[in-house]
This record gives sequence, C-alpha cells and structure tokens, in this order.
Amino acid sequence: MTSVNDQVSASVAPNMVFQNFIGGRDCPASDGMALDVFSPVDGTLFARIASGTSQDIDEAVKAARMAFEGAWGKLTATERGRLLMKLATAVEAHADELALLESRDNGKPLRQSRADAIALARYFEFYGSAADKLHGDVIPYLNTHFIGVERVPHGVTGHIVPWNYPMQIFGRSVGAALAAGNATVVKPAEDASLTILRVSALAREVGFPDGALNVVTGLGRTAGAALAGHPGIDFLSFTGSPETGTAVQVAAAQNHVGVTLELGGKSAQVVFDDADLERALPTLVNAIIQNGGQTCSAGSRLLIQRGIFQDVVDAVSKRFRALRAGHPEHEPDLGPMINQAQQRRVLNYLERGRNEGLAIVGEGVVALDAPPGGYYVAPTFLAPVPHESILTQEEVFGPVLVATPFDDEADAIQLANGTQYGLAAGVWSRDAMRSTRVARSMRAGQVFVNCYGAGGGIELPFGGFGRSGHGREKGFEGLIEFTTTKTLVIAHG
Ligand code: TXE
Repeated sequence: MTSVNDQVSASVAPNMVFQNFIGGRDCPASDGMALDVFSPVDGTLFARIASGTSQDIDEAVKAARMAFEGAWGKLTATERGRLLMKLATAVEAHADELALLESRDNGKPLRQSRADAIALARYFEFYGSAADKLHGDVIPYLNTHFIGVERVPHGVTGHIVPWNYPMQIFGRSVGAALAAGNATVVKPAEDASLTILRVSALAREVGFPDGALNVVTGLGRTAGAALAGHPGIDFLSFTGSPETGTAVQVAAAQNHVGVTLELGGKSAQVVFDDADLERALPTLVNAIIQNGGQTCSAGSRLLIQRGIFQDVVDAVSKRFRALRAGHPEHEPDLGPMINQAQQRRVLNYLERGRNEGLAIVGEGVVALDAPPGGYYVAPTFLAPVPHESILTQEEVFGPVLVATPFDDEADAIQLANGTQYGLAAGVWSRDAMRSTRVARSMRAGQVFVNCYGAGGGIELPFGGFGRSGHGREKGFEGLIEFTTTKTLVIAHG
C-alpha cells in the first residue's frame, strides 16, 4: 500500500501543472500559461498552477449559471445537504493527504494543516445539515392576502480565498453558499491553491453536478479582479487585505451586488491583575504563534494591567525564548511565512519597531532543521510598546507580539478599541461582572472571556467592524449571507 507521503510526493512535481476546475473538468488556462509555485519550506520550485485568465473566469461563471439553472438548481435542499455531508466524509477520509499537501504548499505545521482539514469537513457537515433548515416566514398582513417570505440563493457566487487558511476559508464560504443553493466560482490564492483543487476533485467523486463548484487559479490582479468584476456574479465573498477588499467592493458596486469582506485585525487580549495567569499564559502565546501569526484573528496585542505588567511580560518572554520556527513536518511551534514578500513584510515591521527604539524582550529561534531557502522568521515579543506605535496599530501578520500597560477598566477599553480594526478580542479576569462589562464594550465581532479562539468556531458568527470588514461568515449567520428574500403576496379574497 502506498503511504500518504508517497502519494502526495507523486502527485506534486515542479513539471506538473494543476489545472482549473470548470464545469466538472480539469482545464488549462485559456492561453496555456502557468504560474510557478515556490515552497515556503525551502524556497524551491514546488509545483505549477494554471494562470487563470478573464476568459477562464467567464467560462467558470457560465458553467456555474448552467448548473444553477439546471441540475444543481433542481436539487432539493435535502439533496444538496446530503451531497455536502458526503463531501465532509470524503474530506475526513483524506485528511492526512490534504494535511501533507497543505503543509508542503503553504508551510503550516502538519498538526495545523490536519486541524484545517478536519475543520473543512466540519464546515461541510454543519452547512450540509443546515441546508434544509433554512425556513422563510409568513407575515400577518391584509386578511385578504397570504404573504410568504421565501429565502432564496443569490444565484452564482464568487469566492476569493486567501492563503493563510485555504481549507477553512473555502469551507466556511463555499460550504454555506452551496448549502443555500448557489452555484460557485472560487479563486484561491496563488500561493495556496492545491488543497482547494483536491477537494474539488473529491466533490466531483461524491456526485456534485458539474458546474456547481468551479475553481480558477491564478493571480489576484488578473483572475481575482476578473471574478470580482464579472457581471454574471450575483454575490461576492472576499477574505484578504483591506486594500484588495476595497478593490473588490468597488468592483461589486459597479455590478450592484453585495459582498462580505473579512480583512484581518489587530486584536487585543486584556489581562487584568486578577487574571488566572496559569490558564492565560499558554493561550496568550498560542494566539499569536498559531499559523506563524498569519491569522486574521491573531491575538497580536497584549494589554496588561500596570501592577502585573512586568511579571506577565517576564513570563511571556520566557515562553517566547522556547519557541522554534522550523520544518513543518518536524512538529515545530510555527512553520515559515507563506512567501518571501510576507517574510520581508514582517522583518520590515521589526526594523521599523527597532527604529522607534522598541525593546525586544523575548525572541525564539529559527531551528537548525529549517532549510536555508525557506521563509522563516523567529517569533518576537516586544514590550513596552506605546499605543501609537506602528506595531500596535498595523496588522503585521507574522509571529510578532506587543505588550502595552493600562491603568484601569476605562483605559483598557479605550486602548483595546483604539485601532482601525475590530475583529476579535480577549478579556482575562476572575471578576465576572468586570469581564462581562469589558467584553460588552469591545468593538469586535467576537470577544472571548478567559479563553481565546476556543474550539474551531465553525458554529459561531465571525466578521468585523471598521477596517476588519463587514458581513458575517461561519455559523447560521454565514448561511443567511448567501441568501436573499423573495416576498410572495397572494390575494385570495
Ligand atoms: O493579500 P491580498 P496578500 C492581509 C495580511 C497580509 C496582507 C497582504 O496583513 O500581510 O493582507 O496579503 C486575491 N482583485 N491578509 O497580498 O492581495 C489574491 O489572489 C481580486 C489578511 O496575500 O488581499 C488572494 O486570493 N482579488 C487576511 C486574495 O485576494 C485579488 C488573509 C488575498 O490577497 C486582487 C490574507 C484583486 N485586485 C492577507 N488582488 C485575512 N483577513 O485573514 C489580489 N487578490
């Protein structure tokens, strides 16, 4: 029997081009061009993907429209749900293969990739089982009329997915869209397309009608922009940077369609002087180290009450010094950054922090097993960092944590809410009244008390305020986003 390792090694090679998936078929780019994909693990050429064109996007939108008006659109909600459940089972059965593929393509530690694959299966299960529970309403109105409000899909939805959690973000957005009855066109990130292509092949195997799910790989500025601006798209979902989010929203506005934007954050964890530190410390560190800090909801700012500031800084520094960035298949604390541009971006932020005179108080290592060409960054903890610092205000998207002291509850709330972002927040205190008060004052889409990022969060509405974007994904709220209503007014007397 071939091992998962042999299987994945045989399926990916620098001379192999992974094709688009349009109308149930693997298709090369319309102009035959392909993009090189470099492995973040060692910087070598690792695979090639189709460099999708606007013509490919057009083909994919047409295929989706045909499915929506044809075989896919004719299924009942229960039948759609069953297909998603079958896909969930298939993803779970292939979790080891998907995890290894993701770790090689994206550089995530294997355990994180595996967790992503399991979360993807759970998204399909959650949305599959919700598909036929999406009820409409009846409105009491004139006695002579019956009013029904039906929940209907938008039609053809476009999904622009980033590279940091390809499987999870694909699952939360495409899973919900399909459950609601939309046909979908997906543009994965150029640095992490392979698991999404593999899952699309599994969708074909379990019986999804051709065209219900289409994937066009390639560059954001070509394939991504063509998808965002395509007049045949009825709704868009985007996760990525605020700058690209603006371009996607402008494109959506030109076509008068809605869009959900999830654009990252600068989330604070507030540690009061009565916090259970034994419980808090591992979570405070993990919240920034998970996925190398390339997590939209990373806990990238610590706000610590002044009386315990130095003690907590010392304890976090100690933990940082034990952290190891290394080869994703050797169980490191974190793998490499996704690409050289992201590695440079993080190092550049650290340089700017040094220029501001900030002190590094805890630094991990790049392990000896990290191949020299890979995009590794040592985890870095800086304290004290003023609230106005660039490192406190801007999303670094790397393993960089900053700590700022605060005096009292009002001060903590003001600092926590004092960036342009508003995605997540954490509060650590044994005082239930205080932690509830503070949590309710946070301008963030999710607030955790005495925990952070607990569970996979598949069932929990997620999204931001301000620069973190708008609209909600995950949970039942995420399903609603992929529908609109149709009101039927029926005269009967
Ligand atoms: O993002 P982009 P990048 C943040 C994070 C990171 C920064 C830059 O701070 O350091 O963004 O990352 C597609 N029209 N986040 O450059 O460009 C692109 O192909 C349509 C936070 O990778 O936003 C990819 O599929 N699409 C974040 C996706 O957009 C376009 C996750 C995201 O890429 C496009 C990732 C265009 N003109 C980065 N240009 C989070 N919220 O979790 C690019 N794309």
